[in-house]
Formats: sequence, structure tokens, C-alpha cells
Amino acid sequence: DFSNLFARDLLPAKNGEEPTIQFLLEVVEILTNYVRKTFDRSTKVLDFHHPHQLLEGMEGFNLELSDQPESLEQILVDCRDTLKYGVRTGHPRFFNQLSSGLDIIGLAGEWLTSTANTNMFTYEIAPVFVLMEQLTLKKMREIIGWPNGDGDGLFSPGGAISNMYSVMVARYKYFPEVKTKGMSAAPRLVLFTSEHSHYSIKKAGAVLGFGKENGYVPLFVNATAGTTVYGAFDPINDIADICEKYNLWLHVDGAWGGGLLMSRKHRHKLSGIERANSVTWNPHKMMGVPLQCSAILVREKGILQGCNSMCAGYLFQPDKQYDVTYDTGDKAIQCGRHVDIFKFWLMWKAKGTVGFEQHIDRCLEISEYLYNKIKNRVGYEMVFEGQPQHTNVCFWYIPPSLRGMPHGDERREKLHRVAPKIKAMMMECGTTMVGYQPQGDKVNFFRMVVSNHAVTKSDIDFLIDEIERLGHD
Ligand code: ABU
Repeated sequence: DFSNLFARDLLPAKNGEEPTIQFLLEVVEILTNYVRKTFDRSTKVLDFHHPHQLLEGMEGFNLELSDQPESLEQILVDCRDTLKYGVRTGHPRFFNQLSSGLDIIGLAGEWLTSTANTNMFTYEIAPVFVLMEQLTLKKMREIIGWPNGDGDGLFSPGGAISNMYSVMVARYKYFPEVKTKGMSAAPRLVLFTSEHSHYSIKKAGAVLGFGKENGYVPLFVNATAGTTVYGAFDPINDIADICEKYNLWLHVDGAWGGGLLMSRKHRHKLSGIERANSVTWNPHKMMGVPLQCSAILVREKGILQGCNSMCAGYLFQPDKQYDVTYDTGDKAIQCGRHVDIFKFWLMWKAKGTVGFEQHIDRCLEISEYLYNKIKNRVGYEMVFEGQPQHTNVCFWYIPPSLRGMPHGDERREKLHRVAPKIKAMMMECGTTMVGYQPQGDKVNFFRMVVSNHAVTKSDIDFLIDEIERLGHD
């Protein structure tokens, strides 16, 4: 019973050791219980409540902050309720995002990382993590195909930031004076990317002051390896030929598709990636590493340092007793940087490279099962022709009332409302979650993705049954 105990009674309080251990064991029990239930298909994916309901306060769960300390009993209730009203992204029927699953080794790695509670900026306070990061990035560069795995890289807070790094580094490569003199040291520059590429490329252009006009000087081309909605792979070799001809920086956004490099069966989809100047690759997506874990990899060694270093004397003293090239923090645009490497390194140790390959191949097989199941099924229309390149299977569910309706505006308007309606019912029931969106001139459709190795064919069957149950008018 923790009702008469408070945070002040825990370590470093005198005699705080025993209550600290007991409290943490209770927390571990809450967490392990959550993990167990996440893999139990009789547990719901979510217990949905509207924002106003959660803000008004659920029974015993109040989000408002208090002036006075609450008992540890209440803190444990808060921990349980936080998980209860959240979404089980590791559940085998959660298909809503590109990152899903709950890897047990990765989870252990995340717990250890929080316990170590350090910062990646200097070797002096993160010696082991800094070395793990360097070795892992080198291995990733070898897998990309850069000679000897040479080059540079960092783990960053997500694919959008990794993509932004690529634009910054490209600009620095061609116009280094921008760092000290500003944008007036360069002509008006322009980026190239496809319509289906991730919006973060446009955002990087906006943040870094590029604009979108014709007539400016081309600097940078982004090729996407695994687009967010269709999972399509741009032809990297063809794009690389153009970049070489016109001396442009080639970036490959492999945030989603990069994981396929681990698979001998699927890595040909990224053929030519070794010709890129930079690559974004998010192990927290297709490789099942817990969020967050995103790498920006650069072929030219030292360029991140050149682009971003500010040499802050209070942190990056040049006269330390060790080799200060291991103080990697000045390569980043952040100062403080979370340790994202350990869970990934630990998973790689535990599974081996072959384990990641099996994970990727299995997820692709499961999505192929879905594609084959629905491509000719009554009530389904595929959004794009042919076999998907990634695990993205995009489709419309056509309710019985729309099946005989001629194609035209009325049908489009009605079909546009189907996926959001079914999704809302799924969330209210809590049985499964899958994403939907419009794309270009296409009305709302479902985008199904698989990145969780706990998913089986029976979960795919369940999803289809559930769409048909909820979508039957
Ligand atoms: N690029 C962020 C991932 C978005 C998604 O999960 O669909």
C-alpha cells in the first residue's frame, strides 16, 4: 500500500531504498502486464475517448497538475490509466502507422537508456553509447554500399529532421559561406522531389528559405525509397545519372523503405542507393525498433561537422584527455541529444542481421497475402495497379449500396466518406486501427501497412472481416 508514501520518501531520502525498490517493482508489474496484454488478441487496441472526456477527467484519472504532491498510490493509478487510455501500438491489429510493434529487446534497451539518463553530445558522459552509435552507423553505411562504410552520420529526432540535415549539408557542400554569411552568399536555390514524397522535404525547403519558384539554381534532388502512402520506390539509378550529369546532391529518403536493405530478396528495390550523397533510414519504422530511431547517413566524412559545428568552448573543449573527435555533439543542430542507439544496437545483437532480414521478409509476405486476398474480392478496388513494392496496400472498400452506382461525382462524394466512417467505428469499437487519406485526385482510401512481426494472416483476415462488418450498410 503506497497511500501514505510520497515521492519525497524515495531515494535519495534517508531509508529510501526499500520503498524505491518496492515502488519500481510495482511499476514493472504494470509495464509487464501491459506488454502481456498487448500480444493478447482478446485485448482491444484502444479504449477511445474524445479529448473533452479525457480533459474532464475519467474515474480516478485527472490530467490536471496539482500544487500538492499526490501519494505514490495515486501515481501508480496514473501510470495504469495512462496506458489504459492510450493506444496499443504494439498490438498485432494496430496498422495505423508505419512504426508499429513492441519489440521486447528494444523495450529493454529503452528502459536501460532511461535508467542511464545521459546525453549523446560528448564522449565524456556517453562513452559506450557514442561508440555504439559510430559502429552502428558504419555498419549501416556498409549495407548502403559506400566503400568501407566510410562517411558520416547521426541519429536524429525523426525522419523529417534527418531529411532536413540532408538539405543543410547539400547547401553547405556547394555554398559553405552560407554558414557564416547567410543566404545572400548563395544564389536562389531550388530542390526537386516527387509529388508523393514526404512533406518534410518541402518543409525543409521552407525552414531553410528555399522557396518553390522556377528559374532558381538546382541544388538537391530527393529520391524516395518507399513513399509514405503507396510505398513506391523511385528509380534511384536513373535519378543518380541526372544528378551526376548536372552536379546535384542526391538524397535518398529511405525513412520507410531503408529497412529493405536488410533483405537479400527486397534490397534490389533500392538499387543505386550507393550513388547517393545522403540517406535517411528510420529503424523505428520497418525494422521494428522502438520510437524513436532515425539515422541521417552522409557519404562524405566530416561534412556534418563542417556544416553544423559551433565549437562551444564550455562543452567541446579541445584539450580533453581523450580523442575529442568522439565528441559527436557539434555535428548536430541540437545541443542535447537523446540516446536512440542503445535499443537498436541491442536488437541487432539479439537478432543478428539475419533476424532483421526475417522480420522484413515476413512483413512483406503478410502484406502480399492481403493484396492477393482483396485484389479480386467483391467490394474492393485497388488504388494503384499491380503488386505493391512495399507493405503498403491501398484500397477502397465499396459498401453494397455503392456497388451498382455509376462512376461520377455522387459516387465519389459518397465513397470519400466511407473510409473515415469505418475508421471512426473501428476506433469506437477498439478492435483495430488502419489509416486512410485522399491522395491527389483520389478520394479517401485505406492505406494498410505491416511493420510488426507479431502480425499473422489471421490478423489480416480479421481486418477484412471487420471492414466488411462495419462497412455493411
Ligand atoms: N513519416 C511519418 C510516418 C507517417 C505514418 O506513420 O504514416
